Order: sequence, then structure tokens, then C-alpha cells
Amino acid sequence: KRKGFIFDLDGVIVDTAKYHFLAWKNLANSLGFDFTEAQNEQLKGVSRVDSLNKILAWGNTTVSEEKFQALMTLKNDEYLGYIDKMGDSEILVDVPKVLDFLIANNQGVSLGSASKNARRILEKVNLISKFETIVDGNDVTKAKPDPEVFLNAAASIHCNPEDCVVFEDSVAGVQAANTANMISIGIGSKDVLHEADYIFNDFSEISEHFLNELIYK
Ligand code: B16
Ligand code: MG
Repeated sequence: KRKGFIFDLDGVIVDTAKYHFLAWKNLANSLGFDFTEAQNEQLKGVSRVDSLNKILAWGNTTVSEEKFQALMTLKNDEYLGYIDKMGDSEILVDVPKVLDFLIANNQGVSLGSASKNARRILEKVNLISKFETIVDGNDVTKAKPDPEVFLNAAASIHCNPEDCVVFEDSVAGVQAANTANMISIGIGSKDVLHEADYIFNDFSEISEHFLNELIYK
């Protein structure tokens, strides 16, 4: 049977949260306030615009629309500087193993990410060829927890939503997958991702037996 397997990018395939953190922290500091790792956690799966809105609110700061755009560009330029130094070694544990297993078993494999930099990152870590389709922050109008990104990804690989499985590290992403009627697999902590149908710390805990069960379900 052919099912659809949709992967989130940041936090599932690579850990870019640390680079988002550095860039947002520098931006916050330049505006005269601090930005903590705990706050960064709350930005997982959140779009760039929504992230900046939250950060400004945390810093009790308001800026003009022009300045807002300039800050977004500034942040992304710094972030891209970190991204461009990435390589294969930053792929999270056993991600290629799972991708290769799914491809070898003729499953649909798509990316469903909020990031506008998704293609660039996948190219940097040499995984772009593994994805049949890529749906990212450039293709959607509504951010997670809205299911738009995953519904588009499912359609792009010609799978019904109920035949799709989503790997996600963020609460908003798990909610998006659930709303889309897909099977949600949380990658990360049980305390945070309890709304997911299944939760694993990382892909080393995902066996071929488990993947086969999802395929033949
Ligand atoms: P960009 P994902 C999300 O990616 C990140 O988790 C989130 O922290 C980031 O703000 C968002 O992408 C937008 O990223 O600035 O590169 O467009 O987890 O949905 O793959
Ligand atoms: Mg993520």
C-alpha cells in the first residue's frame, strides 16, 4: 500500500532551532532587551512573522511596519549565515535510514515545513533528492496549527489526508496534523508533545516493524 509520509524540517530533520535562537537573540539585544532559550522553545513551528511579533511583545516594544520588515531581513540574513555553514553531519540521528526505508518501499515522501528556507537547508545537508515534493513557508497562507501545509503536502503526493503520517517536533505542528486527520508522530519530549498519536525521542527509536505497521494499517 502507498501511504504518505510528511516530514517537518526544523527539529525533525535538522536542529536549526539553535541558529534561530542566535539570530533572534542578537536582534532582541540590539533592541535593548533579552531573549531566552525558553522563549525560543515557544517559537518552534511558528512562522517568521509570528515569531517577530511575539518577540516584540515579550520585549514590550512596538516598531513601524518599515522597521518590522527591516528586522525580518536582518534576522534572516544572520540566520542564513549559519545555515550556509551546515553539512550532512547536522542531520539528526537515523533520519536518512527512515527516508531510505520509505523510498525503498515506494511510499510517498514529502516535506511540510513552515520555513521559507527549507529548500536551501535540504540542499546544504544533501537530502533534497529524497523528497518527492516540498511544501514550505513560501507555499502557504496560514501557519501551523492550521493544517494547510500538510493538506498541500498530501495533495502534492496524491495521498488522502487519512493515509498520511506526519513527523513533527512542535505542538502547533502536531495539532495541524491532527486537524488534518493524519497520524501524528511527535519527535521530542512526551511532556510537550502529548497530543501526538505516537511519541519518540528521535528516529533511532522508530523501527522498520513500526513503519511497516503504518504502511499496512
Ligand atoms: P524561516 P519547521 C519552522 O520550521 C521553525 O520551527 C520556526 O522556528 C521558524 O520560525 C519557521 O520555520 C520559519 O522559518 O524563518 O526559515 O522561514 O519546524 O516548520 O520546519
Ligand atoms: Mg519543527
